Amino acid sequence: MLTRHYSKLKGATKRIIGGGLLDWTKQGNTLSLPQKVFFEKNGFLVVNECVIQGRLNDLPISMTVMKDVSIKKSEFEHSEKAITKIQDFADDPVLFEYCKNDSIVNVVKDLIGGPDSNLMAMHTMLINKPPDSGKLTSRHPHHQDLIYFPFRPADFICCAWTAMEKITKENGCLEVVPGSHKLELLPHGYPDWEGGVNKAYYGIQNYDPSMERVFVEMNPGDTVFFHPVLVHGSGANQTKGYRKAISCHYANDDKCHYIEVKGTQQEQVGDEIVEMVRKNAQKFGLKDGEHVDFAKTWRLRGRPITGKRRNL
Ligand SMILES: O=C(O)CCC(=O)C(=O)O
Repeated sequence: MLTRHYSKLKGATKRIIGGGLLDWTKQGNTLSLPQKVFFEKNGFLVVNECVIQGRLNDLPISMTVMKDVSIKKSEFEHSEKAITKIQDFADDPVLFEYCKNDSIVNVVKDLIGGPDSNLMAMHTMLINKPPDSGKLTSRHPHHQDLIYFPFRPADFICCAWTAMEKITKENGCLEVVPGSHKLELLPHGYPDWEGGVNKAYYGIQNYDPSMERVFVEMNPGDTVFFHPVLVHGSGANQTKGYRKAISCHYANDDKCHYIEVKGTQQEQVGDEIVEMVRKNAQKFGLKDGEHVDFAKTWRLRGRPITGKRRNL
């Protein structure tokens, strides 16, 4: 378990950002100082048994459904075998309870804000990694989530990713590169995989697989919190079962604002996301011909969690 490393950490770092709001030299309201130091140094933190397991059962499914590239044209097209992700569940009251769960929100406040911060849930996902078809398309290429987000500063964004069952190296646990959240946003593109790549599964170009990696094996309810610049991905599901997780990206709405991505590598990602949202216009409440840009795709999906909606 990763928590066992906390006690080996010495001394808090002096990095104080956001007008002192993110002070890594002080313990949080929920997290201990060593836990905060671990996150600041490594870009991720596992909190065991963060969410009560019973609440993760029987979740309904009626959102944007993403399918595996190698399974969707097969006899299994309409089965759970093909589903890789159910996105944007913010308007589902049962699933959205996950994003509002105090055990998660209190940790997020310690990592990207303070007790009074206005937090937004920006991106919600139920991730179902089906058994690999043999083409290794169930892998998720190593990437940095910031590639998908036209808002900054990155230090005020954090993902909570909760295991819904036992997640191991065999069924494709998350793999993270400790400390990589201190890098820039690296060049991303679709990897040139023989078996094909799932839609919007961008990966870091020229990714060096020899980079030190931690395989984050988890039990149901364990939650990993990570920075949006952290390099991470996941391996193929080599088992016969499904590997399910639920996640939410939070942003501190007092500190974050939208940025212009024109002329950057995010422009192409933005165009693809705008296209996906246009295809689901009705679901997003868009009128015929209504203008959508990258920022608007997130404005439409973001929901306040604590306090008031402000910048996002
Ligand atoms: O759940 C996984 O395997 C990886 C998910 C992920 O990194 C993402 O959707 O950005």
